[in-house]
Amino acid sequence: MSNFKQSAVYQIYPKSFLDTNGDGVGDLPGVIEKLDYLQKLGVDYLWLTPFFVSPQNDNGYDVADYRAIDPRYGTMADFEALTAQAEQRGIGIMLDMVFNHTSTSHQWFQKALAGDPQYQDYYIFRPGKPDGTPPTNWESKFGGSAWEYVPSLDQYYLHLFDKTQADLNWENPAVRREVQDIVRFWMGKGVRGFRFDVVNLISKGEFVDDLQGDGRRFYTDGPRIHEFLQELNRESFGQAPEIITVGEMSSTSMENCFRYAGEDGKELSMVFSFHHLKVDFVGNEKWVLVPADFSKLKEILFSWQEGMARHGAWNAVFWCNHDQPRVVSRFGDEGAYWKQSAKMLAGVIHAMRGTPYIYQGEELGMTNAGFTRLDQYRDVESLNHFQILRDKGMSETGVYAILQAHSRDNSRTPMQWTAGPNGGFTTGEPWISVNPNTASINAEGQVDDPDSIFAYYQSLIRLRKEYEVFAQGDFTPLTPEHPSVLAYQRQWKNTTLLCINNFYRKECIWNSPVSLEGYRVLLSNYDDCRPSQSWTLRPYESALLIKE
Ligand code: TEU
Ligand code: CA
Repeated sequence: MSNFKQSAVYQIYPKSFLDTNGDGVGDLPGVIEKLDYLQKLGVDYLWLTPFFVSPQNDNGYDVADYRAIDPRYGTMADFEALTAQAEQRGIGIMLDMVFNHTSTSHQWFQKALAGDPQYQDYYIFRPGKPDGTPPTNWESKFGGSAWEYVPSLDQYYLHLFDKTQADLNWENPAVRREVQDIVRFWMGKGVRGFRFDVVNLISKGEFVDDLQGDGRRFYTDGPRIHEFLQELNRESFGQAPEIITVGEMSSTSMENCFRYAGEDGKELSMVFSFHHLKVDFVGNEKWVLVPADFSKLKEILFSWQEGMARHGAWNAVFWCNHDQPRVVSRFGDEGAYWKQSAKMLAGVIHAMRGTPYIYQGEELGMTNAGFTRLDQYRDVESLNHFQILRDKGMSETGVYAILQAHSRDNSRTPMQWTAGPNGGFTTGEPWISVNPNTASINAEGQVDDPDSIFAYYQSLIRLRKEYEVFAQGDFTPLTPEHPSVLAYQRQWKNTTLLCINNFYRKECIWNSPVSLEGYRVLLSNYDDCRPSQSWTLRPYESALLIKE
């Protein structure tokens, strides 16, 4: 594995990656079977979303045993084989650790419910208000109150997500020691990286009502978050410098990210922030249908790139993950310009200052699910919001249109390996429907095609290793005011890299603010890319130009 600034991380949602025993659920042997494919792509780390013992109410983000593999995914021997065979290919395994909450099936919570005060202090139990309502007006991210009442205890417990995901009490040193032990356990298994799920929510601050209309969340980037992360770093992964870490930072601020991902290495290697993936929301509300705001997208991407660079902090750069719609459907084109737009979107991310993350199927241009019936959906957040929107009086047609755009299931349909039955994902009944367009969008049809989206990702991953400017260069926006072009410059020693992208289906003119004298085309999504000072960019045209 090269240093993480020249590396690419590939995210695997095991449940939807490859099923090898015909039960319709992806598994760890399936990941092992596809290591050659991943090595061919050229990725350096595999981030696997949780496959620990779980009742699967939130597809594994409700962990019931942090040290055991859920049998539906395989065995510890399978995991050890995966780690060893990945290492042989120079690929490191990154685990996804969910430490903001546990499943209510976890033995800790079961002991708390049974009245054990030691374990009740592992969680956040509070009496209701005198009028019998929950302790605060906080809402779960999956809808409804963030508090669940336990009659036998006459107390509520906090759950920022599903009610089967009880928030841990990080103020309790015993909880923090348990978490350190779990990380050290997996370090002992040869794990090379950790992704920490919604880790900026673990410091809760005071339990008071949200300020009316303020929407501010007391528990985001809370008062002791940096102290907790520095302690976890010191007591576990910080003892092994080769281990990389990334924090999922929900609704965070750049100022906090300067510390979360600072070069001092006291906290994490890098962070995921999500502000750029809310430009098709209304404020923080995602269950709406509005066009993506391109100028806001550029403003956010550029300000984060420049800000983090100025503070020597490191980004994870990405469009896709298991919670986001497929980017080619969201910001690109599923029709005539499907391939050009998928390649353009890849170029925007991979030439940036940060470690690029590729979500399974993104390298093939996989698209949103296109579900038309409620019984096709599996995601707890989507199913809850179907009911919430219907209860608000929205028509079924209207709700389906919103789910089709924003449901997390869009990224959870099975990997499309072949044009054959179930896309080669399973010989059984898949746990979620395979997109019928596997007939034309699949790995088999792309891995040996030099003009494929897969080949474009291979090139981008390789270029990051070949040219230091990708990892080391600074970041300067170009023509930020342009209505349809996203362009920026990277500079490192005597090398300058330009990344120019027409974000739309319409051709446009781009007048370069810098002389293009001496530049050559490093990569483009059009064969006959002809840069010029006043450049007519074709639909979704993207080019990386370099001058050394
Ligand atoms: O996601 C955090 C989170 O806020 C997600 O709910 C996501 O941002 C939201 O659904 C987008 O609308 C993490 C995991 O990635 C997610 O899969 C889990 O459901 C969640 O935490 C709880 O563990
Ligand atoms: Ca299986």
